[in-house]
Formats: sequence, C-alpha cells, structure tokens
Amino acid sequence: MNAVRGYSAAGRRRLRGAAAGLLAAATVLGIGHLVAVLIDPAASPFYVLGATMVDHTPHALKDAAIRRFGSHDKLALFVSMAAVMALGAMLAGLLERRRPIGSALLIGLGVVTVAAAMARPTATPWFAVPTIVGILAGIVALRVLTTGSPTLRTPEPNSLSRRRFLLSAAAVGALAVSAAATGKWLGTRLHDIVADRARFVLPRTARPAPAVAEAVQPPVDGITPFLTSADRFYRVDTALQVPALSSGDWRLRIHGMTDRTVEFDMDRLRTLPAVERIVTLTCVSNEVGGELAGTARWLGYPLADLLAAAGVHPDADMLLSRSIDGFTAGTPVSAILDGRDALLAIGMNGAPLPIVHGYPARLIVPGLYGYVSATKWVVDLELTRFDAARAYWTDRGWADRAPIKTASRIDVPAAFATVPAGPVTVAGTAWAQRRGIAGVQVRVDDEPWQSATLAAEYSIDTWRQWTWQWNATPGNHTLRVRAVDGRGEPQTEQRTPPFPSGSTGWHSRVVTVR
Ligand SMILES: Nc1nc2c(c(=O)[nH]1)N[C@H]1C(S)=C(S)[C@@H](COP(=O)(O)O)O[C@H]1N2
Ligand SMILES: [Mo]
Repeated sequence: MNAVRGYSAAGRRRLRGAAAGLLAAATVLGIGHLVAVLIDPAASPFYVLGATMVDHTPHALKDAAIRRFGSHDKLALFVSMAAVMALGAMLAGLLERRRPIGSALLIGLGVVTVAAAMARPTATPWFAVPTIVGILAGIVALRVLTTGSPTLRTPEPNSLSRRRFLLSAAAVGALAVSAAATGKWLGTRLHDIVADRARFVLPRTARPAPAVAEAVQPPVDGITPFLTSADRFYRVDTALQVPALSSGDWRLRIHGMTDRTVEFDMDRLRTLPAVERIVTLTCVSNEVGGELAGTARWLGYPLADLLAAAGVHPDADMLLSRSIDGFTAGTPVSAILDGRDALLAIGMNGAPLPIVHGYPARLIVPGLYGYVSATKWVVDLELTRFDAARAYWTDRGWADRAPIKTASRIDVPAAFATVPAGPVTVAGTAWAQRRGIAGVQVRVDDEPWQSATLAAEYSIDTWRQWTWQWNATPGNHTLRVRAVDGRGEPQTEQRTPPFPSGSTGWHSRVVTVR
C-alpha cells in the first residue's frame, strides 16, 4: 500500500499505463480465442502467431530446439512468445497516455496477425474475424484504461481517478479471463475428441500381423522392447495444438493425377478388408544412438487398395499427403505400390490411434522416414509429381527421397555405467527397414570386431535385437557397434548429421569396468 503510495505521480501513471497495456493484450487474446472457437480453433490469434513462428523457424534452429527441449520445444516457444508480447503490450500502454500510439500498435499487430491467419494452411476468409474482433475489444479496453473513455479524444489531465482505474481494470481483466475460459470450455465441448476416440470401435481383421515369436526378444534387462507401447512411442509433429478431428468428421479425399476423385469416410473404409502389420517407424532427426524410433502393431487399410479406387495415372510419381493441420509429406508412389505394407492406419497396438499419433487416421509406409511418409491426421491424398510439388520439410531443405538408413544402437550397459569385471552382456537393437539386418558386430576399444548374436528376425521392416557376451577386463573401455543390412551392405562409419537425409555413423559407449 505504502509502496504504491510511495511512487511519484509520474511513476504511478507509468505503472497504470503498463497494466492497461497488459490487460488490453489479454483482452485481444481472450476475446479472439472465444470468437475463434466458434469459427475454428486454429484461427485463435495466439495460436496463429505461434504456429506461424514454428513454421518459419529456420530448420537448424528447430532441429536444435527438438534436440534440446524434445517435445517441450513448443512450450519454450510459447513462453518466449508470451514474454515478447507482454513487453510489447506494456510499451503500448505506456505510449497510449497522450496520443493513441498504443492503439495504433494494436492495429499493426492486428494486421500482422490477420495476414498470418490468412496464410495458415487451412485458412478461410473467416480466419480474419477472431483477430479483428479481438483487436477492436483490445483498443476499447486500452482507451478506457488510459483515458476513462473508449473514444479517441485527448483526456483531461487526471480524468481517471484511481478508484475508477482500479474498477475498470478489474472489469477488463475479468472479461478477458472469462472470455478465454469460456472459449476453452466451449472448445472442449465442441471438439470432444477424447470421448469420440473412446467410442471408436476398431474393425476385425482377417489378416492379423504374424505372431511375435519369443525369440525376437532377448531376456536382457534394459534392452529395447520389441514392441513399443503407445505411451512410450516417440512423437514428432509441427502442430502447436494437437488437431481435434472426430471420426465422424474425418474424410479422406484422393485426387490429382487420377482417373477420378474419390472420398472415403469411416463407413466406406469399413467396407474394405483391414490388415494388421508390425512396422518400425523412424524419424530422420534421430541422432546416432538416439531414441526417435519405435515399433508398433498398426491396423489399417492397404494404401494400394485406396489408390486403386481412384485409378493412379502412370506418370504420377509422388503421393502428396496432407494433414488437417496443413503438414504435408511427399511419398514415392512406387513405395506404395511395390507390395510393401503401406497402410492408412487407424489402430495402434490394438487400440484406436492415440490422438497425438494421428487419430483417427494416419499413414505408415515401411522403409521411409516419417517426414516423407507417416502423415498423421491425414485428410487428403494428391497424386502428383516430384518435379511439380514439395512437402513441408522438403520445402525447408530436407531430402525429397528419404529411405531409412541402417542404424544400430547399444542399449546395455547404460552410458558411463560401471560394471564388474568378468562376463558382461552387451545388447541393443539395429534396423534397416525394407532390407533387414543380417549381422551385428561389436568392438571393444581397438580390438577386432566380434559377431553379436542376433535375436530372431520378425520381418525386414522391424528392428532386430542383438546380444554379445563380453569378458570385461578392469579399466575404461569404449564399446562400438555396427550392423550389416540384409543386402550385405555394412553400416557406414562416416558421421553425418540428421540434416538433410538422416544421420550415419557408429554408436559407441564408454563403460568403466571394476
Ligand atoms: N500431421 C503431421 N504428421 C506427421 C508429422 C507432423 O509434424 N505433422 N511429423 C512426421 C514425422 S517427422 C515423423 S518422424 C512421424 C512421427 O510419428 P509419431 O509422432 O507417431 O511417432 O510423423 C510424421 N507425421
Ligand atoms: Mo521425423
């Protein structure tokens, strides 16, 4: 109390100005969000600005962000965005006191946000509305809080008493918060995907995945489990908000270089025979020894069957798949029609796809990195050509053809572990989807390479676990692993980073033997 009273009159005015700016910004976002929920949650001003920033982050920076923050990279982005906005808002409030400069800044922000909204991949002209309404409400809030009146007339000095300012501030704050909260509540009511997924019944399949033999899984503590549970499955997506697409609203349009345009909804899909396949999915951003790979049981429909319904022109060489959130991937048509298990998947490990893994439908194409094949929340398949179209990541410099490179990883002993001298089990996994793993070798320091024991192969499209018995001698040792693929091609030693077509090099681990 006294601290506030202790401010000079000018200091108090500055404090008020900054508070007015913050409240005006909260009004823009709160009202904007509420209006957006009624139109399309993707048109919410805060979301529009964040999503635009994500899409325009240089790939090197984004790569570093994914490495550093994992799935928290978006939270970090949100926090820094909110900080910048708060500073800008306080400045707008301070500048508004004599002339409507703050209002002008808000209009500028509105113009930028509307432009960004119109550029969103799913934008309609309606996308401008939440921002426009939000900015107008924000200007009224700013005027009321700085001059006591929403009009643009110049205020009398001291026209706004302390009591009136506090009352107006409380009213504006309550309005902004309740608008945002109502928007959030309404959003979950209108887009209740959790309930939709809980009701979703998977079709039966006459073609289940071949049984998983026990021999694919060496009984070693800490080794990669052959099947990855959905909650431990790595996750990569560019969407700031996980898309909310109900199974009833979902449609898949197949068009472009086809004999006809066809559209599937869930009911039409269910008239086709479903198949189940176990496939190891891998991200191009995986570093040597990294964890961006997982194996799941996918239930779905052969993409070749769906494309046959549309009739693919012989000179179409790219399937450009598009997600409801605008993400795109360009997959070679040959990879879909060459007999491999390329699927439109609707189930993962016996349950509907988890929402974060693409509910209600996504693509899975064995042998290709996810960014060129595994579109989640997929709604559109366009037959086109590599010389005519580019996709989300290829537009940002990543390779347009991206077969998965041979990789191997040591799981145990853990990094920098200390183990007792004598017999030690070294174990891990290796993958080379479409080619399979024919051998794995392990080397201790500069000693000769030794052959590891391979676990049973499930298929050439899944990873293959391995073990090696080491007679460990005291000291610090470096363990290295390399694999040979099913064509006899050894994994290259040469270290390359993930950009632009996947990392290469041998994984190594340093362990201490006592
Ligand atoms: N809609 C959408 N689909 C997407 C992506 C994305 O960002 N958006 N990322 C792709 C990438 S880079 C990978 S590696 C896989 C990851 O799938 P997962 O998150 O289910 O593991 O999804 C692919 N499908
Ligand atoms: Mo990826």
